[in-house]
Amino acid sequence: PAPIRLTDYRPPAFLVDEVHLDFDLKPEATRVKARLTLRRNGETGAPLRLDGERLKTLSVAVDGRALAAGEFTEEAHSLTIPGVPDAFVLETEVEINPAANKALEGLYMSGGRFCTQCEAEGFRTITWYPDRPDVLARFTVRMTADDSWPRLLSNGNLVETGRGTDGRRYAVWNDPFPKPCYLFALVAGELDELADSFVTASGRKVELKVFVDPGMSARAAYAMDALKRSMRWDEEAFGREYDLDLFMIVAVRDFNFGAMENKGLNIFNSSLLLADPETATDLDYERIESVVAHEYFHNWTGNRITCRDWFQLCLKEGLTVFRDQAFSADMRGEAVQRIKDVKALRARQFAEDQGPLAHPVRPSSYLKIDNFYTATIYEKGAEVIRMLKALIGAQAFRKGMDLYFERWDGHATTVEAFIACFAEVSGRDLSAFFAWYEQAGTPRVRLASRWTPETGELEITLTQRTPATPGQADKRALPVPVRLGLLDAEGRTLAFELDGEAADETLVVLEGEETRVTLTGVTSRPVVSALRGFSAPVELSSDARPGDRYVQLAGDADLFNRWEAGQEVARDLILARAGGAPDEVGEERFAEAMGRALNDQASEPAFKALLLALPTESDLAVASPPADPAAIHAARQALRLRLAVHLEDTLKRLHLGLQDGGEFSPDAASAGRRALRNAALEALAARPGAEVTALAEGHYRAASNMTDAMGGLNALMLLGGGAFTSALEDFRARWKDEPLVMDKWFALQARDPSPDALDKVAALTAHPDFDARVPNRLRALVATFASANPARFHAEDGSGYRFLADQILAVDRFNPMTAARLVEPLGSWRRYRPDLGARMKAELERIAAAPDLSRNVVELVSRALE
Ligand code: B3K
Ligand code: ZN
Repeated sequence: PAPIRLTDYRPPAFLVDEVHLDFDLKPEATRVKARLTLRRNGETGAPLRLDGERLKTLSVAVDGRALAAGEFTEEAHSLTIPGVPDAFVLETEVEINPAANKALEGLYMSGGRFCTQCEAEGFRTITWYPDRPDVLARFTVRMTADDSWPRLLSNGNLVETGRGTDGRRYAVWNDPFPKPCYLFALVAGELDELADSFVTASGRKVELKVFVDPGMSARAAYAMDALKRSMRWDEEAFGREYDLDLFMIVAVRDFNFGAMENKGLNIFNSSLLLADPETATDLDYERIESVVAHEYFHNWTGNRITCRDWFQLCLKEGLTVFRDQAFSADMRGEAVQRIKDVKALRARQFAEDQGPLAHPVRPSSYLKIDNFYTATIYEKGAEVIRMLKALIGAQAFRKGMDLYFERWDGHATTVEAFIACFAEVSGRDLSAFFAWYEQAGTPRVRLASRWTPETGELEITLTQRTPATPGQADKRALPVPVRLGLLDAEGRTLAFELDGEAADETLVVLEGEETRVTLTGVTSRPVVSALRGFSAPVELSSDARPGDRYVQLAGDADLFNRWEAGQEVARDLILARAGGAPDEVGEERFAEAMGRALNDQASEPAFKALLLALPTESDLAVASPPADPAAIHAARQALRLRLAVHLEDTLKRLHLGLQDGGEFSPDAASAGRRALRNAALEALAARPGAEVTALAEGHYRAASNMTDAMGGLNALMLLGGGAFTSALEDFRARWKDEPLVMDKWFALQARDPSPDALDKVAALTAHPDFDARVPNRLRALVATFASANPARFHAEDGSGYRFLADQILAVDRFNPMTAARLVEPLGSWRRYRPDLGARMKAELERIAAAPDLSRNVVELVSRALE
């Protein structure tokens, strides 16, 4: 199939001003009548061409006149009508089958309810339409259903409800804001509601409703709270008020990804909405808060201003991630949030950038846009905006955002138009910066420093190079903001002068291949703390001496770099051991330093929990191509064991001392204490024995919330044996009727590094509670195994790869989008030991050779094999 290219963009030939949709909802045969008011936008005489898939066309009429079969052409993906006037009304009627829709795209059934997912191109499976984001129309939606579906919801304001002459219920909704069809949503079914309200800065009252499965409304309370905080925050941080009188969120179990920002009617995967202390972990609470914020923030960055075409996806996604990260930092503390965001960026985006799927933040071609909802577009897209803000300053950044909202409200626009706003308000030339959007790959930045004690001068030289990525051999130099400060040998902040001004910290911008700066007044030998707060998404290396990292770990004023120093020491120790050259002295020194950091009264528990977590096996694999997962696993275990032995007293004290009495609170400080306590238990579990098993069992049984229950279960899993088996049974007996909790039960077993884990995982696919048609369950078992259990996924005989390939082939038959998301762990075959890589590649080839693959899977598999 031919790819779609950015350079081929043409404005739409027709615009739609008004859409009236009329749904007669029946699970197996829903009728959709559409009335579109169309207006020519291009060349006179061009035919009207509409998108559609899997539609049974019942009638087509132009200006009230029914067309005969020969007056239009229907093909598999399009409907063409020649000779239409410049302005006219088109009426169509189609029949669709939501019950048979297991791709979960368009209109489908989840838990007996009707719901929709249209982004990116699902609307075309509902009705004939110009399904592209630059066609903005006002929607009126009418729906009729039997009494089994009492709540009838769509975007905007409720205009009318009642019963028709046939006694069935109907509702009519109108959305006054023109929108692209990917933001259309419809939900029908039996739902409980949690209601609240919000008064905007200008004094308008907005009704807020969260709809959930019957009996579950108490579990929506945290999401509601997060929503209200998001609404306030967007007013304060960006001057953005909500615009309708009603804002609704609906939770559904069957959903291909996290959530969707449909205008006025967000639809959420229930895993990112429902929470109470017994069933949700602190991580769940944290993600709910950030995703509720993310989808809400889309109302301005995505909905009021949308994308001209799907190549501009980062315009709404990168920007909205940037906004939700800033919100979370304000809610939960900047340093801890930043560390978590960077961990995720490295784990997903850096890995992507090194593999066959590397692409720019704004790609220039694709086969299936669904495959481009990637870490690069989301997370690196957010990093690019973070750098923009660092480069032009917070004030100019805010002015640029204001200008963007003012200029582009109500439009579908481009990344160029967005960046132009910042160039304009700051008076800067941002053309070199724009390369961050067009160039794939992670720049390698090198820092060299030379201190002259006699003059107190410190000369810093920064250089950069970006490795080639598929299809982009030659790379340009990018502007890289590098925030830096100095420490003395004791880890205290060391002041310096720059251009005659005294400073503790400065921002050096690496421009071109090389940039040199000289700091003066540096009175003692400095330790350079560079790329503070991870000021740019690059890989930094420097000529620092080995001891410098310990100075940073002990006292860097920048908490990100304090954490980073610990990670780097641990990484080097593990990789040295994996390479057959263990540094025992270094390992002892690291354990000592970790002990001091854990006993530091001044730092908060959440931060210590992050410090204590060693780099993951996947991170270590990315850092050591060609990776040997078995050696990495063993070496990491060895360092864990050393920490468990060396830090036994400290870890036990933390575990005992951080016990929470009293009532559960999901706030960041309480969550931080639980995180550290559970991390201490996990660290202790590196050394199996009756005592630690008893400790873990006690922890599990005493748990009064899901965070601690999972912490106990996790430790028991690492320890293995009968205690683990009986805890698993106990857990299942208690939670078998709670799908979201059972997802955790499956995921935990998928992460089990013990040698027979794959057999168990394979057996679990035949468990009565397993259903590959439910993406949450499939991801819990299969995706977790492939991405979070490297030791077993990379089994020497290739059985882990074979298992994943079988799953991809099976799922692709009914849910291509979700099948495609499973390809990535095989796609990185070039980064592994050649014998393993060959086995991974063979599985990709087996998939590629299978008949009737979806375009989604074809695109990813063939790029991985190129
Ligand atoms: N915009 C949606 C993602 C849609 C993914 C479609 N394959 C959720 C979000 O980013 O907020
Ligand atoms: Zn988004």
